Amino acid sequence: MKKFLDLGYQPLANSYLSKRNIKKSEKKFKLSIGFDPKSFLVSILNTVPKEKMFNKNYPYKSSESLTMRNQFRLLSSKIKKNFNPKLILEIGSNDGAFISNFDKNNVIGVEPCKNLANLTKKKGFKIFSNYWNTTLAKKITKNNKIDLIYSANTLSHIEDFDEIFNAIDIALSKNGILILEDPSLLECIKNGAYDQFYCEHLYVFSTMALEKILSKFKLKIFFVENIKTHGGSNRYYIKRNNNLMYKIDLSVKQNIAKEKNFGLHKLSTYKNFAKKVAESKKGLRKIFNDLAKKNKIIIGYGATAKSCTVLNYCKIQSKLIKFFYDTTSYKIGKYLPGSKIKIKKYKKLNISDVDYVFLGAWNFKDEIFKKEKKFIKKGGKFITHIPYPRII
Ligand code: JHZ
Repeated sequence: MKKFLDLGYQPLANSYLSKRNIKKSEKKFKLSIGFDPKSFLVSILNTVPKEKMFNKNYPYKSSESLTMRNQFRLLSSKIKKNFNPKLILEIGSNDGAFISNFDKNNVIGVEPCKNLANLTKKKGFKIFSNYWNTTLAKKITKNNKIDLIYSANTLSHIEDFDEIFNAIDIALSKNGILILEDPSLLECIKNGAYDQFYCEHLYVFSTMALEKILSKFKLKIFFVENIKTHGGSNRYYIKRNNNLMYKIDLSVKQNIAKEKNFGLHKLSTYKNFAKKVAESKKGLRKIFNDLAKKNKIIIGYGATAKSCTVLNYCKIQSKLIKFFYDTTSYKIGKYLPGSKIKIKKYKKLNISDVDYVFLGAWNFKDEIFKKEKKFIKKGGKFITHIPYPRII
């Protein structure tokens, strides 16, 4: 692994604090990112034990956003239409945003975060509250193999590919389909979205890198869909090598060509990205400092895991952002890790209370701008660092 980016010491992104002044100082880890020229894999270089991140207190709920609910609904109808699976398994089912689009008898969820698993269990779904591994795969699929396995924003969170894919091999039926969805490395690098890197995101994948990983497990990508979620993601449709039911679509070649044209196979691309990230930090700090000098009131919108990286890397604290609005009940009343900025229950933006709003959830810009039409009409402004620091 060749290190190309250093984002400093960072707290755990989803460990929101219940008090601003905690007695013990927060545990931090070194967030640096590397590229492996052989496997084309981009990953963080120091990992945190999974139990520290994914446990009964996990705050993030997929169904908090209308965009995500709509995406899952659309995907579910596509799945029913194109594959008509008898049995579906979701790895990392979160609060059930995807599986709730299916009949309770046809779908199984795996979710290690107990608080989220319980929410979905209460709705009557079959959920296993465990980490995905071979033991669990054997237990779940003793009598019935799975026709379709789906996993969104989960593969990038799991360190051990052998364990994940050996378990998938156990669970998936002979002609079964695997659909994986994760942020696109191309979009991340193109958009200067360095905040896609935090403790939970061990990897940000390119099609090239994923193809190499899958080949070890006799799996093949046969279709790639570029989707807008989470700042630009790829949805990979995958089959076993010996499954002749699906031809390899042109989109696989095209995506790899796009990535190569951009230089995702070269270390120099990542070194240039690191330079841009350093400039982005300077630019964002300048915007905040200039506005603070003019006594402008700045708040944040969407206390995301990504914000943790930005705020701590750019050293933006409560002197510069008064508080964050967020809709997630678990986050409300708490403080963002590291920067210790308070999170308040979301209220529609009002120009008489706020001048500028930092878009923590920049990936939901369209949804947020629609919601805050009135604020924008009255001259309210947003600050973002994507694709470069600017005021909108
Ligand atoms: P959002 C999480 O990252 C963590 P985060 C995780 N590691 C991952 O991979 C991705 O999700 C998928 C709030 N919000 O989706 C809700 C509003 O308040 O960008 C959320 O707290 N109002 C699993 O945290 C946050 O913003 C709104 O109108 O970076 C969005 O978080 C909207 C739209 C959202 O993921």
